[in-house]
Amino acid sequence: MSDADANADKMLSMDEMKAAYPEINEDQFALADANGDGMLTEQELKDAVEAGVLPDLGG
Ligand SMILES: [Ca+2]
Ligand SMILES: [Ca+2]
Repeated sequence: MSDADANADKMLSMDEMKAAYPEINEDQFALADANGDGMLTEQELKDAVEAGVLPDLGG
């Protein structure tokens, strides 16, 4: 999370996600974004990995 979070706001935007993990697409991001606000919190990220929506991004 910390490496991908370019602006250190503790959330990942789609742009940050694509920059850090180009293999993740918009559909995966949308599924992971549980509250649909266009940002992934650490909790959303964790839940998505546990649900198998996203690969384990290695912290
Ligand atoms: Ca961020
Ligand atoms: Ca969200």
